[in-house]
Amino acid sequence: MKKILIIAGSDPSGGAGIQADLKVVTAHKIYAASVITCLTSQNTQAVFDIHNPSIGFFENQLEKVLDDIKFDAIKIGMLGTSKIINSTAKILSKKANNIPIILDTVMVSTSGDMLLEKKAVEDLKSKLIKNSLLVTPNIDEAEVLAKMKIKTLSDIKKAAAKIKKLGVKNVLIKGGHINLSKDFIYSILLDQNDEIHLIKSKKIKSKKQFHGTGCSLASAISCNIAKDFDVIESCRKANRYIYHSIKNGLKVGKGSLVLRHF
Ligand code: PXL
Repeated sequence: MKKILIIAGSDPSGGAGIQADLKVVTAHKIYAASVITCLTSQNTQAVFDIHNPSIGFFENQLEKVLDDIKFDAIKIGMLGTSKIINSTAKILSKKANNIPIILDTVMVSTSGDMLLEKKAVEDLKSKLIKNSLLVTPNIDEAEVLAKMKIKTLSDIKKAAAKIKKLGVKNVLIKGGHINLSKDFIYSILLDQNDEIHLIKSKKIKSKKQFHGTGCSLASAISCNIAKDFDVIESCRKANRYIYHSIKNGLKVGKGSLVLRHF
């Protein structure tokens, strides 16, 4: 069985974070291991608190699983702090050479709460993005990473090129947070050959927001990469999986809806 390592934060309400990642990986019939970067206290309505383990404990978890298990892909989600980013980068460069890394550049939750220290953005850019196979920012994160405003499809392409200059092989900018068309969402993949691929999906009309779509998408992509699909096919397949998971979404609490992962 293929094996994936997830490095991410915990969402006790189960819709996002490591809990969503584990469901996605299991739904893809892949073995999932998980190193938890932080515990959030949150429900489907808001994030109330964040607890970080000591950096020594975090490093110990990551080193021990990498020493023991040979992974086919590594998915990185919420990191939260500069310290965690620096430790992750240091350990992965020592112990995870040649394992494809899919980095979801988590910064803010659906509920609008900060999930990454402001000062950590530069570390994310200079230490972790450069060693990744793929980064998956949404429009807001792409604006921060590329240091530019994004209003049009051509802005998205420009931002992807700027992010690629940080050293990452492929950049997927998710179009869910920008209104380019009445009926469709367009995500842009800038691949390792500098080719642009448009990934289109039908908009799902819903009055409520969905929680955990970014985490789930990056995990589904990681599963496809682990199964040896190329990056383009991995993104397209994951996009279809997320479309159906949203279309059949669930109301489990009083706030955002969550995905039906299987
Ligand atoms: O969707 C981003 C995200 C990632 N990781 C954790 C989260 C969230 C959003 O709430 O809670 C732990």
